[in-house]
Amino acid sequence: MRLSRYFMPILKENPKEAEIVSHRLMLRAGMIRQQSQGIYSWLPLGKRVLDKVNAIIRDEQNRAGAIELSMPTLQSAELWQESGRYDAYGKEMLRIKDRQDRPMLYGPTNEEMVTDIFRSSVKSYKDLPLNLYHIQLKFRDEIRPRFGTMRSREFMMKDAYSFDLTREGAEHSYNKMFAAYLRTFDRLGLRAIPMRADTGPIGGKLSHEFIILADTGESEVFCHKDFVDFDIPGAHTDFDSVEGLQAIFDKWTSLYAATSEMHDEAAFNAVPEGDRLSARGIEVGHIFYFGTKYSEPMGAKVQGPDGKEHFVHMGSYGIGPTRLVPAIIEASHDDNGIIWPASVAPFDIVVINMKAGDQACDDTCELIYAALTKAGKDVLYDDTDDRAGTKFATADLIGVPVQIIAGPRAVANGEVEVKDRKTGARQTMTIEAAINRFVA
Ligand code: P5A
Repeated sequence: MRLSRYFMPILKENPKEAEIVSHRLMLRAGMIRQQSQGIYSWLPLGKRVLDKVNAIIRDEQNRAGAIELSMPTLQSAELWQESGRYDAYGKEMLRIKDRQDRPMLYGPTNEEMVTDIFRSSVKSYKDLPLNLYHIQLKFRDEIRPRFGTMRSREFMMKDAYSFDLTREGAEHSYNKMFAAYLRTFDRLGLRAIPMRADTGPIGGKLSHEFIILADTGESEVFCHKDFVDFDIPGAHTDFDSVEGLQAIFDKWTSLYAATSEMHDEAAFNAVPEGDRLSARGIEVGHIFYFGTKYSEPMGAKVQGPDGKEHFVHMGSYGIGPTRLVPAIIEASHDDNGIIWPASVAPFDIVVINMKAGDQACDDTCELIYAALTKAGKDVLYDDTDDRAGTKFATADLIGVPVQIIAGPRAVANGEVEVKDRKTGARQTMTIEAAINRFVA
């Protein structure tokens, strides 16, 4: 991508409305724009990051055996009247009427709708277990939307829903998502700790929130500090192994970890004082087992091996991609801007032409840009006629992991500079060596 033809509206000044660093940096880097309170457009740079986050979420959902579909954002109120949540959900639900005066709503979550899909076609235990997910916009008319896309009214959610014949089966389905979440957040460059959590309007008794520790987090959390160094399940984890997944769950729930709603002061005080971590955190995922809470009132049942009908045991599993992007920035930035983990960086490499219009600089940059693009890298080429200082500041602000800098003096020697955004380390090398470093 040539910056001269891209759309990346950088802000020079710090936006006044932004209270936390991720919101400030997302606005300054031209990643998002607020359209009305708590409702955002994702501009091209932000969209690239969001897409990469979603690709990792999708990959790990698929690995764990979940199946992707797509459900609409607008739902009929009837479904919610069946489950009993239409009245219970309150003011957070945006209620709409269509031209026939039928009550509709902008979905805050999809338990009812997916249960309706399930009951219309699954009739036998032989079709279980089943886990269906989508990545879709949601709307919750939050009383206090704030911190940009961290807590917005319209936001994206990956929501998965599992169906099993028995409670034991449902626990295995829960453990699959539990392990998939540990892997997902790790691949996003984050350390998320599962904590016992309140189930709120989703319901059920068993639930874990996945929390990133951050000073700007909205929740108060309490846990054993060893969780920070626990091993993450590997890529070859067998998601069909009941014992294997139970062992992962048992290990990750063996020490104290709870959100403030579930906090037990006495149990926490039993943790040796030096091992206690009391901090603030950002909830990036939340998983629930709620048994037959929806299947019973909505009549979702299957025939079991005993020939009788059984209400299915369900769970639901949420991740917030539009919250994850600022959460990653909270965890990874410095005074100059964002530092993206390679897995979600909007571009792999930025090529900086320090003197656009200078034939040797232009030729060198074109050569590098073409070679790296051909090798399948996402490359941003800063071919604008801005001053070198402005270009360096922009590259640091948008956080691309590698900068290849071509200035007249180095280029005259057949060389460029390669800068690592995270460490700031710079290395001069031949043009060929710079290309080979990222092509190999
Ligand atoms: C689980 C999937 C649910 O809604 N139903 C379907 C269950 N859970 S939840 O905890 O309420 O939300 C899941 C995740 O969505 C993100 N999230 C938000 N992100 C941005 N702005 C918001 N206002 C917002 N509300 C929820 C969080 O990451 C949460 O863990």
